[in-house]
Amino acid sequence: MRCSLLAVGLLLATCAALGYAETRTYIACDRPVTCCVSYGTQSVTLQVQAREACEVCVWAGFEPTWAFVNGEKARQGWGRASDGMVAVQAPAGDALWEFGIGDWPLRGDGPPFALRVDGKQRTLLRTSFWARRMEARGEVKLPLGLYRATLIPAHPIPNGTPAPKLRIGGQELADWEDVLAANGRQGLRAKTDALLDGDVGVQLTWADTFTRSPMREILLETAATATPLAKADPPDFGAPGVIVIEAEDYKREGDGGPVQVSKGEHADQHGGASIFSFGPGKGHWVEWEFNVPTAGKYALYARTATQEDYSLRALTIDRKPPFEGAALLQFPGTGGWARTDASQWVWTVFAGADGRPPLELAAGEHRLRLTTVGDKHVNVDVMALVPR
Ligand SMILES: [Ca+2]
Repeated sequence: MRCSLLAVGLLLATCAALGYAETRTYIACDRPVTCCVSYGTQSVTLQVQAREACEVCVWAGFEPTWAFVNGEKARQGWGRASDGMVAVQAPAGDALWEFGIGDWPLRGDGPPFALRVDGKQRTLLRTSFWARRMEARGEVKLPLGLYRATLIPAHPIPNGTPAPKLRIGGQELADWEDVLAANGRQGLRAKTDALLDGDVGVQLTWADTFTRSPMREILLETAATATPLAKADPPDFGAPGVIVIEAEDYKREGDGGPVQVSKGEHADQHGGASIFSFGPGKGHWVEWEFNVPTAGKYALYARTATQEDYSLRALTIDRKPPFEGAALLQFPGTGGWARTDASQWVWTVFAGADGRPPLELAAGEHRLRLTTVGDKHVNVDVMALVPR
């Protein structure tokens, strides 16, 4: 039983746990009161609403060593009754009691702890403690990229402790796996990377009763830094050996969509068509196939349009990132979707220019996939592989 709301009109409320023959008294009072009880691993919270002062007994299952009433330490006004019951002297009106075993829990400001980015301390997070809740807050400035968050607790976390929640850059991370972190300590690593950019707010909340601060540090590791794609001159389609991949000739897609094929609804389309509605969605991908007649080195160009400030995609060829930085390609904003204005189509070059090495492709069939990272659309008209 996690929480029970009992309007105690009778003098005694008795609850029978399902499947057990024996019964247990959870709440008892000699006056009509309204109570709400919730049970933690080593603590019990009791809310009482009473018309007149009275004694309320609640089942705790342990002998408390500490108590708070309305957030203040309660050294009197409560006592241990028999059989795991605790008796409180409830005043007329509302009162919130908390009982627990072990040391007195933390309340108010706690010690700050470090946020490290790629091993380097970047800021200290301020901590605060309330009834069954810990919170830490801070801010950090980061370049656009994908980051992996790992929480490093200060002590081993007992089984049954609720999972912490990390809100970072507007994304909530609440799904964790146990890892041995880079600093050699046991940690909880988020199962999904966070896409972060610029001034990033960090808020860690942990719904439990803490007698000592549970956190040592938060580690952020760069999983991928964005590779900005610069505007480029169009490739020479007449050059020998150029391989053209029309966006509208995609072979398959997944995890979102469907993409829409525009046949004349956009301006100046190469091959008479293009695709739109590519993203958002959690990892929406589109895949193309192309044939390389002659093995060699190639530059890879794309013609895209987006009204967003930028739009991010991961590139793979034959299911692997073909070069460093391919995991987070940053297509530039082009001022619009190119529905009527052809100048909103912009050429960029991924490889084989701008200081990036060319692709080395074997002869034969290949698969090129673009996967959405984040939540921004991009329209794609055509891609081209140009021998280098
Ligand atoms: Ca096209």
